[in-house]
Parts: sequence; C-alpha cells; structure tokens
Amino acid sequence: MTSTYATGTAPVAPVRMPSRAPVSRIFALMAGLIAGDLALGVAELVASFSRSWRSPITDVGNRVVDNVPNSVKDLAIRWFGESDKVALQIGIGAILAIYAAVMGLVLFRKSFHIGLAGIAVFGLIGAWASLLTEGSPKSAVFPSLVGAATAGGLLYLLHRRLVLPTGPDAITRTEQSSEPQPSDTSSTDHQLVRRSFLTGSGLILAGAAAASSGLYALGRSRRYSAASSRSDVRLPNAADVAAAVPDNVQFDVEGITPFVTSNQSFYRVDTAIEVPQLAADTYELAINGYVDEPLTFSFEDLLNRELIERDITLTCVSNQVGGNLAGTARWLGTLLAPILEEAGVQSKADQVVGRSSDGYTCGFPVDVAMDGRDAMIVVGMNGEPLPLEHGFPVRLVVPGLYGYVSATKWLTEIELSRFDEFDHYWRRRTWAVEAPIKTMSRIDTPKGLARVSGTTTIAGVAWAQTRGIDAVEVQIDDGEWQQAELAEALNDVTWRQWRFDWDAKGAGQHQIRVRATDGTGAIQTADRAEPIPDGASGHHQIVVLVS
Ligand SMILES: Nc1nc2c(c(=O)[nH]1)N[C@H]1C(S)=C(S)[C@@H](COP(=O)(O)O)O[C@H]1N2
Ligand SMILES: [Mo]
Repeated sequence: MTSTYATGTAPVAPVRMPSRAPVSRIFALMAGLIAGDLALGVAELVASFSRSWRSPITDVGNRVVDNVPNSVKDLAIRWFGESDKVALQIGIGAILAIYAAVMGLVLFRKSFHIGLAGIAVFGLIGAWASLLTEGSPKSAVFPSLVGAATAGGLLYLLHRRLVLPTGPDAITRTEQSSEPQPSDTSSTDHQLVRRSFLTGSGLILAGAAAASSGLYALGRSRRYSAASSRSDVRLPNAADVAAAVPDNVQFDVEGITPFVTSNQSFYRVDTAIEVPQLAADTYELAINGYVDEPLTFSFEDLLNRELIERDITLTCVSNQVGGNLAGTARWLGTLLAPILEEAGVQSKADQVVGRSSDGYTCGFPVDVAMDGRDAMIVVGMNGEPLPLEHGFPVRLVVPGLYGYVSATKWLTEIELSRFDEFDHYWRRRTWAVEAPIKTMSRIDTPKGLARVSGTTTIAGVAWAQTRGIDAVEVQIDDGEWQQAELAEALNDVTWRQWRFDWDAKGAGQHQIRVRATDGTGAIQTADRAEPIPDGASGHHQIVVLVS
C-alpha cells in the first residue's frame, strides 16, 4: 500500500478521527428502548387531541383481537379471564420494547439507515392499525407518525453525537504513520472527550425517558372519559317496577353465588381494548335497515319511553363447565319489540343486528325479538346507569340468548337485516349463528380439593334461561343421583340456587357431580362439549378430600 504518510517523516495536516468506535451494546439497546418509549408517550399525547384518535397500542391490540384465531382467544379468556386485555397490552408492550431495543442495536452498531427504517416501520404499523379501526378517520395515523418521527429524531441526535462527531467538538489528531499507534496523549484526550459525550448522551436519554412517561401521563389525563356523563344521569323510575328480590330465592349458605350479582363483580366479556366512551347527551340510537321508517332515539328519548325493570341472568357462550361467566342483574330499559313495530319491520328481515360504537356486532332472529320475551334496550343495571364497562349509556339484553349474539354493549344502531346477507362478529369467527342457552349447573361450594368432614353443604346455581330450572341432582362418587333442595325460582330467565347436605364419610378423595333438569323436563346432558361453537356442555364435577 502506498501512502503519503508512509515515509514517517514530517507531520502532516490534522485529519478527523475516524471515530466509528462502536457505542456499547447496553447503550444502544437502552437508546432504542427509550426512543420506543418516547414514541408511545408522544403518540399518547397527540391522540388525546381528538376523540377519534387512540393510542397506537390500543389499535394494534384491536387488530390482534380481530385477527387471532378463536382457539387463542379462547385460551386467553381461560388463562387470563377478565385480565385478558391487560395481558394482551402487556404482551404488545413487551414485543414493542424488544423490537425498539433491537432497532437501537442495529442503528448504533450495524447500520444507521436500517435502524431508522425499523423505527419508521414501527410507526407505520401503528398508523396502519389505526386506519383499520372501525370508524376511525384517516387522520388517526397522526399519533403513530408523530410518535415515530420523534423517536427517529432522538436516535438521529444521539447517533450524530456518538458515532459521527462533527463541528467544534470533533476530535482531531495528527496522524504520523500508518503503523498502529501506541497509546499517546491524543488518544487519552479522545477517551476523555468521548466519555463526556457518553455522559451527555446518557443525560439526553434519561431526559427522554422521563419525558416519555410525562407525556404519556399527560395524554392519559386529557383523554375523554364518559364517567362524568354517567354521573350526571338521573334514571327515572320504571313504569313497570320489579318487586324487591324475595329472600326465598336465596339460601344462607357460605360460598354460594349471591342471587343478584353486583355491578362490580359482574363478569365482563368484550373485544374492546379500551372501554368505549360515549356521552349520554350526544348519544343516538339508529333503527334502520329493512324497516318502513328509520328512527333515531336520543338517550332522553329512551328514558321517556315506558321503562320496565327485569331480573335476567346473562351468560357467555365462552363459559366453561363450572366457569363464572354468568351473572344476574336487575335491568332497567324499554322493550325492543314496540320500537321495531314503530319502525315497521319488513317481511324480508329475519335478523336483528346490534352494532356497537366500537364496530362489534351481534345478530339474533327477528322472531326472538317479537315472541313476547323481554328483549330490552337497557339503560340501567342494579339501580345505576350502566357501568362504562357494561355498555354505558345503552345496551341490549335478550333473555334466553348468549351474550355474543344478543347483548350488544355501547349500542349505537339496530339494523334489520338478513342472516344470508350479514354475519355478525362471532359468526365470522365460526361460532354458531343461533345459540339458545344450554342447561347448566355449577357447584359453588365446597371448592375443588377442599378438605371436608361430617355434614357438608354442597350448593350452587343452575340456569336454563326461558325454560327455567325444575330440578337439580347431586351424585357422590358413582352413587345414585339424589335430589337437591331448590330455592324458589324468581322467574324462568334467572338462575336458581340449589343445596344438598352431604354426610361426608370415608377418608380420602370423593367426587361430587351435579346436573339440572330444565322446565321442559330435559336433563342436562353429560356429553362434554367445548364452548365453541354454541356453548359448553357436560356435568360440573369436583373432587374433595374427606378427613
Ligand atoms: N360492544 C360489544 N358488546 C358485547 C360484546 C363485545 O365484545 N362488544 N361481547 C358480548 C358478549 S360475548 C357477552 S357474553 C356480553 C357480556 O356482557 P357483560 O360484559 O356486560 O357481562 O356482552 C356482549 N356484548
Ligand atoms: Mo360471550
């Protein structure tokens, strides 16, 4: 190799230090992570400027919820129960964190451009997820894009400082030979300057980390909440009030599920990552599709109709045998049938589709809406406006149908349609089109693997909405089925409590099974079925330890 400096004679002009000395791995990972964090904080703040924008995490979560196979969703509900959404958000957050950290590593140690492109992809995924969210305007890409641009800016700044120093701070030295240099004073200087650079950059990073949580919190606090709208609501009394729930529907047995489920302990199942926030004063319900005259109702209009109060048990098709996705509440609302009659249902309509503000849809037969059962447009639950998580301000409740085909929360539209023209949300995911509730019974106490001895009260609930419960039987090990005592039935659309006093004898494991007979005389099947496609079946059984 020939070189101008190869002769080792006179010093030549100073040249810029080729300081592509790599940034440490830890620093690069941290920088990526914090840049990702900053992107989310900025996006959260930007999203708070419009009610139709959301945090990209929410929208990405929505895409995941919409697209994951049933089996995974089922698993998520089973594993995480009501925390499935939290689990999903944590999962997405973790994947994003890893991705951002890796991009930091790529950007500082491999290729600045690839790293930056990775950050851009990060923003585009968020933007894409937002665009695909039901009802979102094109501008919903904004939070993601601004967030990613900020992250890109931060990384650019750090990269300039650390990897390609320029300007007055640039380190120079006089190169005297192409031979490897022994360490000399100039390289010590270099290390010192470099250290100060790292310290400065560390401070920038720390600042960015603090800023991102600040921005995130600020964005959150600016977010519209329907809580104030809900607390302003004064529900009128029903014209048709329900009598107080009598004592005789309820056994005084420790561990049995209370007859009425409080709003706080009522199960929640929905696809919404974030609870939709609808204000009562701007609320509108549209009745449209195959009707003679489309109608709209404000929240006030609904309150001014004849209101009824009904005790109804709501159950989820995803409930496992022995599971707790069932609850009984006193619902306040107005009957659906007269509203449909006012709109004039055309004869070609055979499906009532309930649409939610978040794009979710239910669908059930027009015949069910009109057969005289109390299919209701609901505004109140257990004496309060609907809780935000349970559909504030308005939802549907239809006795005798699982929630997924009937109980649309955050209801904004009732469309008269046809089963051969429209598939509701879960039907598209291979769940059954129609789903009458299967007869089910559950042992609430004792708990599985409990230690018992002597007289032991076995108790629980059984349900078969619209048919009612006529009998419950208990079987110990492989003995005879024995009649349990039933609490009074409140009506045919609520669950019924049962109890059985057992003299627990014979040390060791014993099995307890339960089965119910519905109001038509049909005994609950022992055939095991998974929830998908139309509800679980089989007998609930537990093992207890007698001592
Ligand atoms: N908007 C909306 N409504 C919905 C759902 C949903 O995912 N989104 N889930 C349905 C299902 S599967 C059930 S079981 C019930 C549950 O109602 P809850 O959460 O008030 O118990 O709501 C129904 N209504
Ligand atoms: Mo459900």
